[in-house]
Amino acid sequence: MKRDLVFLVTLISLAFLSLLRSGYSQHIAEESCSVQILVPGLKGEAGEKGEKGAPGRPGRVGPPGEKGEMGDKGQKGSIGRHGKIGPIGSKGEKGDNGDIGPPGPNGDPGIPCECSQLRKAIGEMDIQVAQLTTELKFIKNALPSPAAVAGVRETDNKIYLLVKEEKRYKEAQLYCHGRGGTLSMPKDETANNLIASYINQAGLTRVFIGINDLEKEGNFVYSDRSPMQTFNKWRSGEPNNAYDEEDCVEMVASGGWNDVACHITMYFVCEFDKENV
Ligand SMILES: [Ca+2]
Ligand SMILES: [Ca+2]
Repeated sequence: MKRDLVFLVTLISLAFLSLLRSGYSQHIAEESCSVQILVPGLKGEAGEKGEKGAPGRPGRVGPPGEKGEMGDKGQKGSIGRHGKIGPIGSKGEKGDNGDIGPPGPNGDPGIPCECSQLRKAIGEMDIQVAQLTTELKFIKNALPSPAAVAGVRETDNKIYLLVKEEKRYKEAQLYCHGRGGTLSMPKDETANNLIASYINQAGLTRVFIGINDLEKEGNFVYSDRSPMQTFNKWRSGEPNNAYDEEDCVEMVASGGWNDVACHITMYFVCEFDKENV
């Protein structure tokens, strides 16, 4: 080992001398061939400790730390600003009526015209319309068929209907009831005369009217159960309750009354209140 070292040093020395003789710049190629001799020297002794260096650059940001315990509650902050106006709310319930206001001013005077004549004409037309309406309602509701009817008669508050269908007393009464009326009940001279006239004009001799003593013999009542008043038109010798079976009443063409059996059949006259037709 030591011999190798001596040999190496010798080589270095020879090379150095050769370099000095031939000049470094002119023999660079030769010198590169002899670089084999450029070997590091021995390691020297450790030097003295150097002075403290400048502080290094800041390190990288570390990972987030673990969550600490919750601190004490802070003090209440000051009142914040007013918020934005909210959406419109739903409609409220209707309030109570207010007090009645003062009366308004008088209107302008009307335009003079021949109004009284017009009003009179309108009033007459109103009456005619009311009458026609009444008659139309009656015709719609009460008349069974044109063939069964020989027209009607009327007073201020009654309508009389002659029905040319032969029926027993009770059936006749049911017929009139079914149309909102009753068998005719002559309770005064006027009504009796009207019915008599009606019968005569129809060429009839007798019809049932709404009088009977069905409930109590000899106690004649009208078909609405109202009792007989002082007015009556009994023919001479009537009522006689002939054969002990005459509990219903007919009117003959003269307008006189006669009690007859209820089971015989004949035409009859109904009456209706105008308020009800
Ligand atoms: Ca009788
Ligand atoms: Ca009789």
